[in-house]
This record gives sequence, C-alpha cells and structure tokens, in this order.
Amino acid sequence: AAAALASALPAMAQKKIVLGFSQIGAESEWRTANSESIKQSAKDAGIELKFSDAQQKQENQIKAIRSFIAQKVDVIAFSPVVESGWGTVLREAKAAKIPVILTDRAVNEKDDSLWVTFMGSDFVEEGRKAGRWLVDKMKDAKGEVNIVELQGTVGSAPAIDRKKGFEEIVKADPKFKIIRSQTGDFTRAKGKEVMEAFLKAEGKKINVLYAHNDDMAIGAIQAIEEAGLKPAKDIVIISIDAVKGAFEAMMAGKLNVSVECSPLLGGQLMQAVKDLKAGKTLPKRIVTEEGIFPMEVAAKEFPKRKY
Ligand code: GYE
Repeated sequence: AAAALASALPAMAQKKIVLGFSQIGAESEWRTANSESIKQSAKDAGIELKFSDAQQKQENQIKAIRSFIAQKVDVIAFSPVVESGWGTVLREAKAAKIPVILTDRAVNEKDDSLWVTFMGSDFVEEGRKAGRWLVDKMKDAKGEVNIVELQGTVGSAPAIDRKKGFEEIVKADPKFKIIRSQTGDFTRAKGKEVMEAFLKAEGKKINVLYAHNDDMAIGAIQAIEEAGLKPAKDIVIISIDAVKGAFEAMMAGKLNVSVECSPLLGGQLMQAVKDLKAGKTLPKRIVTEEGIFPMEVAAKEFPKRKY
C-alpha cells in the first residue's frame, strides 16, 4: 500500500537525495565495516547512494568525484586515500555548487571552504593513547625498549597522525627507541611481509610492535609465530581499530591492546547529508568518540562489539 501511495505522489515529492561516495578500497576489516555502514545507513535514510570503490588509487577517486559532478549528485562524500593532491577536483565540485563532505580521513588543503565538514577520528590522539598505554606497561622496564613500527598507507592522514601522536608520547623517555619503521599499507599480507623483514634484521632485539591498524598486527602475529616467538609475550603488540579480528587475537592471548577507531560513520554521514539539504550549517569538524581495549577486557567486551 505504501508503494502504491508513493507512486501516486507527484514526481517532485518522491525525488530522493542522491549522494556520491568515493571509498578508498577494501584494504582492511575496518574499511569493510565502514563500507557496510555507509550502504546500510543510506538505505535506512532513504538516500540514493552512488558508491564507487577506488581500489587504493587516488586517480580512481578523482575520476569518481568528476563523474559525480557530471551526474549532478546532490552531495559528494569521500574518504581521501592520501592527504595531498585534492585541490583541483575539490575546486571543480565547488564551481558546480555541489557540497563535499570528508569522511574518515583529512586532506591537507589550505582552503577549507572546499568542504563543508570533516567527520572522523582524531588519529593523533589514537597514537597518543597507544603511546600512553606502552609507557605505563613499561614503567618498570630498566633497559632499552626497542620498538618496530608498521605504518599505514604512505601519505595517508591516519599513518601520518598515528606516528606523530605515538612519537610525541614515547620520546619523553629515552629508553624507548623506534628501531625500524616501514609501511605495511594497512593490509595483513604487507604487515606479515614487513614484520618478517624486521625479524630477520633485528631478531630478538625487538621488544614491541606498534602497528597502525589491527590487520597489519594480525599479519605480523603470523610472522612472529613462524619465527618461533610468542606474540604478546616475547613481543608486546599494540594496534589500532579494535575490529573483531583484534578481539579474537586478544582473547587468544596474541595481541596486547587495541585502540578503538570506529568505522561506523554511515549514520552521521546520512544525517549530515539531510541537514545540508535542509539548509542547515554543519560544524566544520565532527570527531568520533572512542576508547581503548587491553586484552584483559577483550572477552567481556567482545559480545558488545559491532564491527
Ligand atoms: O585504521 C585502517 C584502514 O582511515 C581510519 O584505514 C582509517 C584506517 C583504518 O584501512 O584499518
């Protein structure tokens, strides 16, 4: 009956808001949950979603945004794979009077009139949380604490900021030494591969692994086990996201802690799209609230996790 009624309404009243969304790809459990959240929330909100997967390539995101402009969508949203190189396409969207929402990751353009709002986590703070947990964990350690770091995608906001926040905290005590730092591109496969190289080069010298996301930590755990070492015991492991895979690793005693980064941005994105269309002004920055989960609480928290 509702459908019959809807089709009887004049065409104008039925016109759905159209949102073009350019996603980075499917590199991690986080990203998969993020895409699902956006698709489901668009459905729930009655927003027509044009979803485009860039397979980790900035050029594909730029193409997608240009095609959204050509299709005259109502709003464009995207999660920029890297921070730089967006000025031209953002100016094209502005010239076409299509509002742009940044989700998850930031851009480093000076002209902040090129987007209406940026919603997502404070990645520097996540890095600090990881650092503070380590400083506390190692407060009684006397000798050097040798850390290896698996960075996220080169040039991406979370890789830059998580490194920065973590360093800011651990550099306060000279016993902490980051002896190797390399990108694992936020994937399990790369995390494993780079950890193998770290182990080959540094072996038992490594006391701590700091991974910019859970997937790389999970890949690295495999490498550590294959090298005959015990993850979370011989090497303390810290990562970020707190996806289900990380909780499983913590419950298995293989990961020490995961800092939360919520991918569930769909609901607030759809709300922002509706607010924009209703002529409301959005706050320039919408920060996601999040916690930290050490392995001791993993089993208790696991049933409550939504991603
Ligand atoms: O931490 C990682 C993903 O941009 C916050 O991207 C996101 C990061 C997330 O691939 O797992």
